[in-house]
Amino acid sequence: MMHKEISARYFEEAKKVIPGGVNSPVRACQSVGCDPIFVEQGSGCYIEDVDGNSYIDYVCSWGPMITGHCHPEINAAVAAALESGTSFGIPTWHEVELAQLICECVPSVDMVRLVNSGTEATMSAIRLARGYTGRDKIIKFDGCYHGHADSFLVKAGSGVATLGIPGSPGVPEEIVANTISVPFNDIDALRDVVQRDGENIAAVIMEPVPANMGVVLPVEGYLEAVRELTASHDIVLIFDEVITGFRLGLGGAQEFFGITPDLTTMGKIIGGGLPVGAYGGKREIMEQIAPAGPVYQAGTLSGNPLATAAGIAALEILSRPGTYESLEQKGNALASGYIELAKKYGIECQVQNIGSMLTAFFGQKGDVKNFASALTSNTDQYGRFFRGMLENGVYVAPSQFEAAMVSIAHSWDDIDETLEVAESVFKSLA
Ligand code: KE4
Repeated sequence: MMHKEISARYFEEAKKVIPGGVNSPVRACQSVGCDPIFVEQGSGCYIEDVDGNSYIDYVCSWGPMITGHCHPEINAAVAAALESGTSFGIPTWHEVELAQLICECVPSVDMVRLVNSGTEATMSAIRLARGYTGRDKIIKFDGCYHGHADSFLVKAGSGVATLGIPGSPGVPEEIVANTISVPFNDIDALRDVVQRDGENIAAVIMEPVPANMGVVLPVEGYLEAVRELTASHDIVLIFDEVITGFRLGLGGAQEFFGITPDLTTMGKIIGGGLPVGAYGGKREIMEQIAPAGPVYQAGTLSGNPLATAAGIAALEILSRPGTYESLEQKGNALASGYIELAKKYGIECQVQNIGSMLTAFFGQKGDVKNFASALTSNTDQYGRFFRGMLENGVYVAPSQFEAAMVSIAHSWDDIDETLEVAESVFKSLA
């Protein structure tokens, strides 16, 4: 049994001064039936908690740490940038370099604006789409999560789904009246709304591969149909690639599936662990953003020198040959290992992965294709899975409605060790 006295004490102190003791709800581990650990340090694919317990980390800061923790090249880049100063509020070359890298890597992005989080990126992209089209309504998909801006808190995934809250108090009805949410993987549902109301719809925003209801794969032809439908009604298609961007490849899901959205939102990986978000796309649309155009968006720390230095270093590491092939092999190995163990111990569990992001849906027999289906998962059993893995030194996502992430720092020995631990946990669940 691991000792967690210091984490427990820290959590009690934290709850006195921070709501729920955490700075983001999912970290509280409420849905998996335990208190959170407090991390002391990370190195590669490992994290160590304040009680000295070590874990193989599959949260990877919810995606950013695809390079592993404390990557020497990222730390060196930040240390070097630090010598010149932490923030100026005046243009620096690093932010141009990162913008150039993003434009080179992401097929649909001619221009990009850097911000400080995925939420800032998506809320800005929606405002831009509304300003560009002169329309007010947006369409999102049940179970997709695009950050916590008011317009998106309708049938959202991630922490909203994890906590089982319908949306959120404090979001005025007139705001969400402009947000329509339809089931993912159901082109007829989307077509019905677009044919009925298309001329009032500014944008469709989607995770091309949802990860915030757990990993759900688009069915054959679905993304193409969404692209066709939005293009035929002059609706701005926004791919929210905050998770899939630079996760599925340098070109993200849009390169993987060969679909060209009008705007793309990004975050996480492009900051190398420091706060960076971004939105970009067609020049014609992006030039509507102030000061080039009339759509306003701003940010004191946008393009911050330390964060852009970390992001540049991360993307350079990821650009090396074989990186994504190796990530995919390890993601597939972990997924197939879970599938074998579930079968061996008679546990109903549907494992879905794409590349290095995966979810084991407990209590599921077949494909999980949408939010309604994901919600029927056995979240209690997922909680037992999480706690069993944690007690044996593996840190997976503390929610059934999230994705586990493999980094380039996970070795084949780490994958093997993870599956050995998983065997003991699946056995205990049988
Ligand atoms: P941030 O504002 O948290 O940087 O990004 C919001 C966001 C936007 N779009 C997608 C597809 C996202 O997944 C996110 C945030 N992801 C969650 C994890 N699923 C962040 C973890 C958390 O909320 O603590």
